[in-house]
Amino acid sequence: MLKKTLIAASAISMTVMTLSACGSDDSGGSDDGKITMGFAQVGAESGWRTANTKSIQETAEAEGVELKFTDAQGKQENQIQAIRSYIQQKVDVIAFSPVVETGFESVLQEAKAAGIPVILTDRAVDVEDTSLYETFLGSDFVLEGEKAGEWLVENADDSDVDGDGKINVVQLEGTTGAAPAIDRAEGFASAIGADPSMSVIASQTGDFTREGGKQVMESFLQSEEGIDVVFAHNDDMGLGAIEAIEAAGLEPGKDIKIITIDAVKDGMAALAEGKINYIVECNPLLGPQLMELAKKVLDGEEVPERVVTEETTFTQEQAADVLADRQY
Ligand code: GYE
Repeated sequence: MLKKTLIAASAISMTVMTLSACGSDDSGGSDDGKITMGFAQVGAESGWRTANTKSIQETAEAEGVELKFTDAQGKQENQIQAIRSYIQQKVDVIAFSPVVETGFESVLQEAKAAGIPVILTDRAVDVEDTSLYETFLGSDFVLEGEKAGEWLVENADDSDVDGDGKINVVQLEGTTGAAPAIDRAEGFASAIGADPSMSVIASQTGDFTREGGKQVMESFLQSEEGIDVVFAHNDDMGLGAIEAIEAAGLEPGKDIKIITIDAVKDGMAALAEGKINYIVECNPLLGPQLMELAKKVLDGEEVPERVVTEETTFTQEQAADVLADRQY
């Protein structure tokens, strides 16, 4: 009996000690002058993501920001868990690229209640209360989809590969529920809406991965007649589609036109080689702007609610010109 009481008492004092250690200022607070950032990344699904992670890690190192980094492996629950652990660790600022748009409200409220500012990078969340985050840094995905669709409308004559007067597009969507998948589909549909000969005859998620793009394209090649064009929401899925098209004995870029988004090095190489027809750029090098925004937020400076990254587009000729200097 006595022994039990002693154990219980020491357990209590340990808990108290742990709690008070957590409450002290040296557990990640800003008193040491160094910023501690918790970053909850989506995963490592694509070339874009790898370049994005590298940019954030390298900039943090160069700027003296202590970075706590987690990879959610494409799972929202992992990302929420990581954010909760950053709140417990009392980091100075939390940044993350939401796997999907919805379902983050309560964890964002927890961060707000703990007084920890949150910066969204790359992807948006769908919340009513926008005071749950300081700013959102990333691309305009609707615009990216529009640029892809506008190119197709401008190149309609060349894109009716089977010459039947109809341009049949199959779409390889990004991760279901993710902002870039929703917005790119919307932008593309509105741009091709200008040309009644065009329609998206099939659309399915390839989860932003090369393997996903390959598998979905294999099944489209079996189930769909007269595919003229593939619109892939990222380069990796387009590269997977190229494998499927070649395996079916067709020539990518000629027998079936391919439009993608990102402009990572592998995508640009395929574009220069003629296997992809057009790429809309999406810039993954968000590290410098993210660290700058974090410093401003922590210094109490005003930051814009939305920071849009500037991007361009590439034809096959333009890709050939810049390929050698492409860093990622
Ligand atoms: O286009 C894709 C990645 O959120 C913009 O996610 C990002 C997208 C990017 O997996 O390659």
